[in-house]
Amino acid sequence: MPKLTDFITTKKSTWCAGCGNFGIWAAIKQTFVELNIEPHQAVNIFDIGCNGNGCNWFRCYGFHSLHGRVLPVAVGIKLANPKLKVMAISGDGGALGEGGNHFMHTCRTNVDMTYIIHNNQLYSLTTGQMSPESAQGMKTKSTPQGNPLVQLNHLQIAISAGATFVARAYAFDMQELTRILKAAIEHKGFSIVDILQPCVTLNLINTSSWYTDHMKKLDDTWDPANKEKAIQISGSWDKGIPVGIIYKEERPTLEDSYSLNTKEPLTQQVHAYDVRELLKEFA
Ligand SMILES: Cc1ncc(C[n+]2csc(CCOP(=O)(O)OP(=O)(O)O)c2C)c(N)n1
Ligand code: SF4
Repeated sequence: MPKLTDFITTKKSTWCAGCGNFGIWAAIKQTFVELNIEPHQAVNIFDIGCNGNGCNWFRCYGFHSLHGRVLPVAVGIKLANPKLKVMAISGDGGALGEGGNHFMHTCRTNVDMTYIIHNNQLYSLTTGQMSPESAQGMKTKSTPQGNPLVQLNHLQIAISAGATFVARAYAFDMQELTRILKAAIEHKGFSIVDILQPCVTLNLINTSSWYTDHMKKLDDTWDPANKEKAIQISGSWDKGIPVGIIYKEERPTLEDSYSLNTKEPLTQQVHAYDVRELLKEFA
């Protein structure tokens, strides 16, 4: 049985005191422990950004990718070794700006892995430029007169594009966040958990108290199988940001389509293909 301390490295965190990233980091560790996932059974693929620096203090297999490019790396790892629990982790900037195209198309694949978005409505590592999640009118470092663009509604896009598990959680509600992460990892297919994350240094609008005032928890009467209603509700921001498991459906995964779960993983197939012959054509 793994322990929380199995998932930490000797590196010290560089996140600002009070950052929502701490809540997400703690909840992922707690989730692995509760699901009995050992460090060698999991791989976290991190994006570039404040969130991505967590790669250095999270102990399991990991890959610090390029900005906006976590998903293709994660899909490749999952297809090469479907036995691993694969988690792609990104900020809203990387996930929906640079990585917007990957986001849409990975939803279509229904590959069996989890995508965690640290959604702080800003590009924080580069000191607070607007991201696709910044609300229209928001004053940021790159939009001092107010953001002229409408906010991207990525959960509506995800459901429409074919994601089979779409949820939203809050970084400082550990219990609920862990419950949702567990359900996302246990879901067979592409699961997205959008996590509202206070950036205490740069985002002085969407603060903890702002979230508390604006979030609306989905109650037991909510039916996550109702696609039409899920698309409708996930468009809500100011009038009650829905928090909980918004949408869920069962559909064959990408691995099922290629019968990968019934074969030996590619990573275990010794000399399946001698890549040196191929490389000779390019060298
Ligand atoms: C292709 C590319 N564009 C821009 C950058 C510069 N850059 C590095 S981190 C970052 C902001 C990251 O914001 P986000 O993904 O929201 O993560 P956060 O820092 O908020 O956690 C930017 C713009 C980059 N490294 N690569
Ligand atoms: S700048 Fe914001 S997102 Fe980055 S570590 Fe500090 S509080 Fe967290």
